[in-house]
Amino acid sequence: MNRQRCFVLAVIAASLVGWTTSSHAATLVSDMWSDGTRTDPASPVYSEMGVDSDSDGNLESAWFGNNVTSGVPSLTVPSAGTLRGAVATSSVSWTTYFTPEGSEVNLANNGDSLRITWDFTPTGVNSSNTSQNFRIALVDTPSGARLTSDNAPGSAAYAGYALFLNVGQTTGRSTPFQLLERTVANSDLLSTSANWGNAVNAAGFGNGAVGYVDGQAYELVMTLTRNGSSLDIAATMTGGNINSTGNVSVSTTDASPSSFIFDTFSLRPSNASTTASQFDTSRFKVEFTTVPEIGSLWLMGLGVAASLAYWRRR
Ligand SMILES: [Ca+2]
Ligand SMILES: [Ca+2]
Ligand SMILES: [Ca+2]
Repeated sequence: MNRQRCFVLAVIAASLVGWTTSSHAATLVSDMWSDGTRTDPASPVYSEMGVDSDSDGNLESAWFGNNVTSGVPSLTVPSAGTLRGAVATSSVSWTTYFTPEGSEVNLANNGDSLRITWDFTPTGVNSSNTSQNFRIALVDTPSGARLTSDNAPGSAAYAGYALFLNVGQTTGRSTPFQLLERTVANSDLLSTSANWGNAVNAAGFGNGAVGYVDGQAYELVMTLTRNGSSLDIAATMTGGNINSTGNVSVSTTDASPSSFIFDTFSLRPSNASTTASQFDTSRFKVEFTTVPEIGSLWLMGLGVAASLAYWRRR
């Protein structure tokens, strides 16, 4: 092999290595409430979005909760390190916006991925029930519809996905871990189940299975990955002996996604008797991985061609 051919092959190999390693992973939020507060950064910033602006060691996003009983917030930080959600006889909503409005996570390019990690410990888990009364939304909230102070989110044209969970020590229905897509535009976020459709269920996790245990730490990971014009969606719950394995997963590929942009994570237990009386969160994390668009590959191709031409001239 002559010197020129060696050089060309080296350039092509280097370009390919450069391409495959040039995806960029960023942690937008990783909050453990080390500062003892849940309301910073306040509206209209909402999220530190990868920059620890207040130098407290956490990448924070503000959380909003409505009252658990009259005059008593459902969401508190009782001590540094814990975001506590209290549930009684009515529904409560706990919502955070992990980017400023207008700077949403945009899964614009093939392979772009959003990963949400929620680490929590329930207490006062009911023994068993037939409902899907613990609901989780990962959506885009349209401009102008964000909360600016403690409350439950209002009606708006949300777009994205939800998990409807049956929470009990033993599962009480055949579909205890269900992934859904927003199918109605302007309505409440999580209270009306008819706003969500295209249900996919966790295989192998049905009625009478091992559910959630008081005082046990669980981790929910949700990932959304762009796959051409589709979206690969996965959700996994790990912890304890859930499903007799310590692990439950659901995944699907949505060929007609309701959204490629996301800024909102929201939790909604309907009441304590069909979920749990308390949910302590130890960490909430949002990661965004971007890969270069096809245009970058063309530029790299041009670089290879230019190198070739240079060596031909010599
Ligand atoms: Ca804080
Ligand atoms: Ca911070
Ligand atoms: Ca938005």
